[in-house]
Amino acid sequence: MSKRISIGPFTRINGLWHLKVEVENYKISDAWSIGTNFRGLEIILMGRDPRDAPYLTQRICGICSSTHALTSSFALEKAFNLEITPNGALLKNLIFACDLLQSHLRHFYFFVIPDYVNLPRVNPLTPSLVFSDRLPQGEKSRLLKNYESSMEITQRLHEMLVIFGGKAPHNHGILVGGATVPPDADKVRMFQSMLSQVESFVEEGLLPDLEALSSAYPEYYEWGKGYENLLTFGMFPDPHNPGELLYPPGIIKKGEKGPFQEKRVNEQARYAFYQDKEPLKPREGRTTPLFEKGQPYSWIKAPRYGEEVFETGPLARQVLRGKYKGGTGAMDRIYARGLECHEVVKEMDKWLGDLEPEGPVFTEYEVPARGEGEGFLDAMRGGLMHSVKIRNHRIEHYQIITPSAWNCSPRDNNDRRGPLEEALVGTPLEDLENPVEIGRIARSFDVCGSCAVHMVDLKGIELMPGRKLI
Ligand code: NFE
Repeated sequence: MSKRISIGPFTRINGLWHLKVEVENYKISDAWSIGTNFRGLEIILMGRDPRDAPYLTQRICGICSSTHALTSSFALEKAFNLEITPNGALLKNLIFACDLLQSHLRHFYFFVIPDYVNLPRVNPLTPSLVFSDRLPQGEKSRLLKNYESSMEITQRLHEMLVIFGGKAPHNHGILVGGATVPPDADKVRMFQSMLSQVESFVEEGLLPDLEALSSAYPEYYEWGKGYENLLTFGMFPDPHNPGELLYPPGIIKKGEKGPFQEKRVNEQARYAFYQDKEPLKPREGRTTPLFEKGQPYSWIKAPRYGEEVFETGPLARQVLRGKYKGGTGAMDRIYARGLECHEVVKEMDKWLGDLEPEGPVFTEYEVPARGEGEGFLDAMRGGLMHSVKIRNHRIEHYQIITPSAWNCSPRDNNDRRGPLEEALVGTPLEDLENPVEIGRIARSFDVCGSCAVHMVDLKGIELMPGRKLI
């Protein structure tokens, strides 16, 4: 018996995204990840002052905006040959870290938990899928209390971000050349007191909730594995060693660690709505939409590492650094994301102590007539790349490859599925009317349809003649 299940728009993710799966005898036999937006920020940037890029690219997304400011400024500082001050780098990392934590916590409590724990049947949590609760009543009560508290804590993280970033989302604190707000003692104290609230929540709320969830659903360590290839560009520029990253880049191929080589990154578009189908490296990349019927089925391109398919995210960062020793299933992704919260809170405390209240936060410069630079840095969801080329003091070329483009990519030019598509194949479904397993595996990637793509098509798109996806 075979059945096709189409979920769109897919809820409890960031942005818009659709998923379609084929089921044979209660097992997923195939999957299609479908980006339904056209982003086109690259086109908007053409001919602009390069210093605007960190502001404009933040508008790609509301949940991870600061990561675009950070990576854009990182690429431009390379293009300008500019070294920033330790204070500038520390402040940028602190702003981004606040955003990373709010994003990870919102993902766990608002997106993941409703897939495993029956929440009170009230709006906006209804209608919901039907499944039986596995968590003992005591743990469920604590988790539901923390679900509510996480709203306050994530708001607090945005308030912290505002101390040094001016506003959230889409901060004004990260610039090409450093940061804007000097870290005076009042600001540092205010930040520190809020950070200690976040730290208590992570230790007394998130970590026990994570333990409870993961031990109640052990099969999700086996399900949702996919290719088992992990990739990280590295995270947090080292404030005291310009050019180095505090969390290093690297790859893990079926358990074997190896170096990350920027030159291997390319994007393929046989199955995406773009004109240039052949693999292109970031500096040659083009964003020329071409909506056509036939093979293409997504507005997300397929980023690849050479010819190979890699997923990216907190799991790659934690495994590469020896902080997590588990596997590559759906629960491993969720667990590693939680562990990263704990680690990042501790890092932030150290960075605050490293700030020099009187030290400069910004480095003066002139915008050069020509220059090129690539910023490879991990965002919360994994490797993010911004590539810029400057001619006559203006942006001549800009390309962005986001983590969700890696994870939610469609098939590539060799017909290989994207990581999320592959991770779904083989998953058993118990109840075809309530296929909870699909959401649990897909959401473990922390999908963002805004970042990944490039117009909403309200009429629906055709995968092939006669096969509508929406
Ligand atoms: Ni819109 Fe983002 C992150 C970026 S995409 S959430 O993290 O870049 O995956």
